[in-house]
Order: sequence, then C-alpha cells, then structure tokens
Amino acid sequence: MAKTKFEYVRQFEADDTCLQNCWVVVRLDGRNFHKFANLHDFRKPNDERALRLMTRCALTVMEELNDIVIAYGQSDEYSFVFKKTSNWFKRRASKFMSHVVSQFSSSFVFYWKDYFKDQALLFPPGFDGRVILYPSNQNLRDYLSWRQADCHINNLYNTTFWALVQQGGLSNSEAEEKLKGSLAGEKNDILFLEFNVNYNNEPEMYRKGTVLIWHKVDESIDKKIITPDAPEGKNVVVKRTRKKVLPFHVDIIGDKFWEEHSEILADNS
Ligand code: DGT
Ligand code: MG
Ligand code: MG
Ligand code: MG
Ligand code: MG
Repeated sequence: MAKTKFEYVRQFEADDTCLQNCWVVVRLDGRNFHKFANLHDFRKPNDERALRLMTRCALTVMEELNDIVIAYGQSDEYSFVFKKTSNWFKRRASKFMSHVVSQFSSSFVFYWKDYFKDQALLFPPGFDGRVILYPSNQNLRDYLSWRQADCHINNLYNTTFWALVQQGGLSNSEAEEKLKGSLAGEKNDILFLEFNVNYNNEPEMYRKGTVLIWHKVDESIDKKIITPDAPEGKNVVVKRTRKKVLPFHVDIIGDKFWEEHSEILADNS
C-alpha cells in the first residue's frame, strides 16, 4: 500500500520494548475493591467466592495468553510472570499489560455468576495494571516473596480484626486501637486465647494466597479406531499427557517450592 502523508504519525508511538533477558511481571489490582467488596457483600475477612473467581480469571489469562510460567494472587491482585525469553508481541510492555488486564477483566464478568450465583454484579469492575522487569531469578523470587508476605501480614491482621469485631463485640475503631502496633505473636495470642482459633489452622488459601503453575497431567480419552479386524470401529482408551494450569496454596518464600519446580526458573522451554 502506498504511503500517505499521514504515515508519519506512527513515529509518535513510544518504544516500550521490555529489556531482553528479564522476567516480565504484570501485576493487576482491583480498582476501589474496598467499595466493590462492601457493595457485593463480600464475607469478611475472606470471601471464598471472590478469591476463587479471581483464580478462575487468572487461569484463563494463563491459558489464553502466551509464555506465562507462574502466577500468584491474593486479595484483589494477581501477578503474572512471562518467561525471560518471551518474544510475545515483540516484548512490548503495553501489549503484555493490556492483554492481561483485559482478558482478566472480561473473565471476571463472564465467570461472576458461576461463583456469586444470585448475587447480581452491580456495576462493571475495573483493574489497574503495571509492568515490572526483574533481571535476576533472585529478584523475581524476592518479588513473589514480597507479595506472599503481604498476604500473610494482611490476613493475620484482618482475621484478628474481624474476630474482635464479629465475635468479640468490639467496634471497628476499638478493634483498630487494640491492634495498633501489635506484633504477629500478639495477634496469634489474641486469636488463640480469646477466640480459640489457631491461626495456623486457617485455610491455606487465605494464609498463603494462590500460586498457578503448569503441570503435566495424564489423561485418558475414549477414541474410536478402525483396524483390519474391526472395520466397523472399536472403542479404545488412549492415554496422553497434557499441560494444564493447577492452583496451589503453598509457601513460595522458602526454597522447597523452587526445588520441586526447578523448571520454572530454568526458562529454557
Ligand atoms: P485501589 O486498589 O487503590 O483502587 O483501592 P482498593 O480499595 O482496591 O484497595 P487495595 O487493593 O489496597 O485493597 C483491596 C481491598 O479489597 C481491601 O479493602 C479489601 C477488599 N477485599 C479483597 N478481598 C476481599 C475479601 O475476600 N473479602 C472482603 N470483605 N474484602 C476483600
Ligand atoms: Mg491500592
Ligand atoms: Mg485494589
Ligand atoms: Mg489490592
Ligand atoms: Mg488489531
């Protein structure tokens, strides 16, 4: 096609190619979810439906988009890690971010009723997104550790706060005052001594968040085949391995997870 005099406008597009050899992380976060959670009657401190819906959306993102090796989510956020060698959309940051956020957002609306049943979605939710590059495996691990530590700190606080309010009869501001400056051990003690709750027995999904990784799974499928001795066809069971995204609620701060899944950081796929 002949060039027009308008073509030059393309040169105004900024180059946002992500630096080579870096992990590309896209983190999204629900916009104003404090209000969203209240208006949609989210259970406190954790709404299982909301967390499972978030994970359903993240799973869709990993399956629909290319090159995501691991995702981690908690509260109203999810982080997606594209492999170092990804050349998807020529590594353009805006492509990574916009595809992740739009796929996630549309999935959130699409799958809402599977998790919230009769609870109507009252307005269209939004998510922000950002791209962060990490040049070393240690940087990436520290990033994910940071998010999981954030999950732990917030969840311990929220679990204690809502125990004081819902079971202890304190007002929100009284509970806030009581927890001001308290250490983790003190919150554990309040839960155990006042409410007979052992924090370590709280659901792992709440305490650890959710990690999504690819797993090889063996599948058996029924297939009709035609052979010389069965020209009309016969049913056989065919076994095959397939890669599938699976959720885990495990510690990703220590070495164990990374040793058991050493292929994630190897990035030679
Ligand atoms: P932002 O991200 O600056 O637009 O504002 P927010 O309000 O989304 O703040 P953020 O992302 O720092 O905090 C997440 C909010 O989402 C937090 O206020 C509580 C709410 N939320 C997330 N998960 C749950 C849940 O399972 N249950 C309830 N009740 N609330 C939740
Ligand atoms: Mg925020
Ligand atoms: Mg938010
Ligand atoms: Mg958040
Ligand atoms: Mg197009």
